[in-house]
Amino acid sequence: MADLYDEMRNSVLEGDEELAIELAEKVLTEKGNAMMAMNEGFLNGIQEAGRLFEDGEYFLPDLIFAADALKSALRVLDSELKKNEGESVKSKKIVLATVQGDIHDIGKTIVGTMMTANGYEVHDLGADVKNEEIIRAVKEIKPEIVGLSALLTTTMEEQKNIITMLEEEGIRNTVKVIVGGAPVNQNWADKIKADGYSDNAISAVKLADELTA
Ligand code: B12
Repeated sequence: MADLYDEMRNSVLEGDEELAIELAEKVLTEKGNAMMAMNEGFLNGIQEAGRLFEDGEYFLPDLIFAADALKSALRVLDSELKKNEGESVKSKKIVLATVQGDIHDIGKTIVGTMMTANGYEVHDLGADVKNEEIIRAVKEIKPEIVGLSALLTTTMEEQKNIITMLEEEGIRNTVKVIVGGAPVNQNWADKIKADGYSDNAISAVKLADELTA
């Protein structure tokens, strides 16, 4: 199995979309564990690609190919990952978005997948979503939770701005705000008075459960 996970990691690292799809399909046909394939395999590839980019060994196109390969694998595994793990349907709503100015959508999409798998009704607004659009969605959909993803130190600020806008609109106490993304941490969440922070999709579900219990 370890070899297969390595192959998955390398398919993303090398931006080999065809191979990534083939390996993801293998998980389905051989009834493997889709979650493990993501966590132990494909996601390690994008993390390593990020490291190489930081070290100047990878350039933007390399990162784009790696992300495309990962997204293709994710698409193949999507329905398997979303399979309800047996718990009763919670029918709580969550609005998810990557904040404006930020096009990174992989982490947010995985959070959405895990929320769906655990019975949440997910309204994924996409990436680079205007603050106003998020406020409008909170008003219209009336979710229990709004989840804001930011991957850039510059766009983290939008998480704070959105919370301020919710306050100004008088709807801050109608919704729990959770934040995430690589540069975000608990300190930042506390500073901007978010209701919660999590550094991965599985604990994000636990966090949502706790906040809405
Ligand atoms: C893939 C990638 C890209 C892809 C994105 C493809 C896509 N569709 O998403 C592409 C190639 C397009 C890209 C572009 C850019 N990128 Co980029 N990218 C990455 C990379 C390598 C991986 C991100 C990723 O997908 N990780 C995998 C996912 C699963 O992890 P995640 O996003 O962290 O999500 C998990 C948790 O954080 C959490 N989570 C995430 N969101 C949320 C939300 C909530 C509510 C909760 C509770 C939890 C949660 O759960 C997720 C699942 O476990 C990172 C490196 C890194 N270390 O993060 C750089 C990185 C984020 N990028 C970076 C940069 C600089 C850029 C560019 C500006 C480059 C450029 N010069 O153009 C552009 C940005 C353009 C823009 N305006 O947004 C920098 C940011 C530096 C900084 N400190 O601001 C990084 C850190 C790379 C680096 N080390 O320099 N990038």
